Amino acid sequence: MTQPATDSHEQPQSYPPPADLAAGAVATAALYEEAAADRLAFWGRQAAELLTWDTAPTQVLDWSDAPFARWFADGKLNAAANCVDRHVAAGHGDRVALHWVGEPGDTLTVTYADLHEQVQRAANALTELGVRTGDRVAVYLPMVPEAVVALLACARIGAPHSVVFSGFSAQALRDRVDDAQAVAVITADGGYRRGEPAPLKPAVDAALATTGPDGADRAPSSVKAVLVVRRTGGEVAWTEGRDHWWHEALEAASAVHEPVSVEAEHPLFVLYTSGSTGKPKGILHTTGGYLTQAAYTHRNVFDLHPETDVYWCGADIGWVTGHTYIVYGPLLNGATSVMYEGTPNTPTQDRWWQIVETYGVTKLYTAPTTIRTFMKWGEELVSGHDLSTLQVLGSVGEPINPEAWTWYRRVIGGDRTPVVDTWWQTETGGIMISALPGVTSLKPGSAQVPLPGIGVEVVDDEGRVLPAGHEGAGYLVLTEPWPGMLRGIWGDDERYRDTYWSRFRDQGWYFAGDGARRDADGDVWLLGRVDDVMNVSGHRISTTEVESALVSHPSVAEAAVVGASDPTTGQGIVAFVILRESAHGADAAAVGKELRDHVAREISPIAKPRQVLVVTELPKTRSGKIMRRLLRDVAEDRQVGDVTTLADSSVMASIQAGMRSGK
Ligand code: 6R9
Repeated sequence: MTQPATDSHEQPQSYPPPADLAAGAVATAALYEEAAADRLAFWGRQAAELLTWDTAPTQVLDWSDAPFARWFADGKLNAAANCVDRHVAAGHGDRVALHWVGEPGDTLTVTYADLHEQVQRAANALTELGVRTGDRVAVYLPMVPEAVVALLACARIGAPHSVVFSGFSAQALRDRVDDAQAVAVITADGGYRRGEPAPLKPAVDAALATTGPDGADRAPSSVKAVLVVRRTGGEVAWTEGRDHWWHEALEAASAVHEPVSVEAEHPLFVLYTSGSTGKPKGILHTTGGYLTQAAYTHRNVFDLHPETDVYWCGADIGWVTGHTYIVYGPLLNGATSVMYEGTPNTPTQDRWWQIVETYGVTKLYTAPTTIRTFMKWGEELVSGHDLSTLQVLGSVGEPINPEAWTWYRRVIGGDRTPVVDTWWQTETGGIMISALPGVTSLKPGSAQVPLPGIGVEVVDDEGRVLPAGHEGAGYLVLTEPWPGMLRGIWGDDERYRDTYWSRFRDQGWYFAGDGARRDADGDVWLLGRVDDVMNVSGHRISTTEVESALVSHPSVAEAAVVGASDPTTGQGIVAFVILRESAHGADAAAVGKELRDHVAREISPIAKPRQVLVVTELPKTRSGKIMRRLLRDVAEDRQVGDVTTLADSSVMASIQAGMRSGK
């Protein structure tokens, strides 16, 4: 057991790496020195050593058309061949790639050789259906092994995938299919959630229908083919000529497929994420740079030893964490992973710990909201299980509070394991700020230091770098291009420049949208979003998106939404709504429920407001901008801040009065 060092306060301040882990760690302090000496040469070496190229790149970075980067641009490779074929060719075909666990208790062991065959068949099946290199394919699947196969099959033929989280609504799927002009959708009849089969195919049918939800005609979608994985065995409606069973298509397809060698800058995927305006942004990632960063970060941050580790990332494939740390990072590194279909409390609240014990999980990666949920359920659920195989624990998605950090280490990690808090974004492709478990002394609550090869600063409004120990908060910026960086927003170069590169244009820095500060040791502390993006259980949801869903309801005239701090989910969504005349006098509780359900239907259950407050007016500035800051004060039950810029300063008093009377 590692004893934490303490300073004059009684709080432990720093946890040095366990000696045995440090002794055998893949990353040492030399990595920082190498990257500092010649950053581009460092990335060139990572790309050469971690990936297998059909044509080795001679260039590292071309930044001449900034902010549109080209990494390893004259190199050629295939992502699926890197994730699968080369491990089989190296004699590791029998190694388990996935220990898959279904929610009802069924399991499946998928070796690299199995994956190889499945991916080749799926690549041929997609080709048969007319999907060509460069076409986009939407993937709308639960956490089944076919999801991994589907992504790799797309990559194998050079067709960028666009995964849409299976919890999203038909409308959200349609919006994303339309934006990316996807030619095919890979989905399932359903999946298991909370002990029940949940249908999925009906949402695809609704998304692609030529009649919209309002009954009006709409244009046919770009989708020509739908591949359906059979998971629950439930009844599905079938559109002849368009719909195909996955198992039949794969069975009929040849098991041999030559991977398409693409240029390093060929698009690998588009993944939609919430921006500060309503329309989701299609974040574009390309092949060579993204894969380099995925492999590099997964290997070094999790101290990955592919022969002995059993790695488990508890995210969903619908989020970037699933892309980089369930699919690409682990498979590039030839790792053995656990993949779990369902919810952590099905059938019992110790399901995760049963899985860790059964498979001897050594590295675990999850989100603070999940950790806080486990804290709420109590340590007794954990104590009955042997978790002694665990060596490194990771956290991602939002700031992890020191209480959750120390609980994670003590209860799950047996007071033994490092906990690495990893900061990154859909846009960054891979981890940017994190400790290295065999090198860094850990500080609970801080993401700490940029990884070797990454440039980070905390700056003020004018772009002045805030020194270590500076009292106030600043903005997190990324000062150097990095291999896994987004290459743009699908179809919207202007928005790409505006969102990330205009704020600190003079300095040429990337604006991450996160507040941060640097403590006296220079360690970075993340302070949450500075824009109108909420973070609920590690999911990015824009206030505008929820507001538009609310005003789409016939009872709502106007809506304002804020993220209020929440002990479990990080932030909870609180909605303030003004009702239309026609709905006046309706029962507030019934209206609240109706609107919460409406948002769940329109966007997703994850966007459901925690609370809906009916108000008669909203606080606005004279220019008509809603002052969410004041609503946040109300939602978090604080003294309301400065109201001098309000057009009508009495508004806040009436909202608070309404809140107190429970209306
Ligand atoms: C990977 C992922 C990105 C936003 C990001 C920030 C927050 C993620 C964090 C963190 C503090 C961490 N975030 N990791 N904040 N500490 N370790 O979550 O991507 O869904 O795009 O969200 O999440 O606010 O800007 P994404």
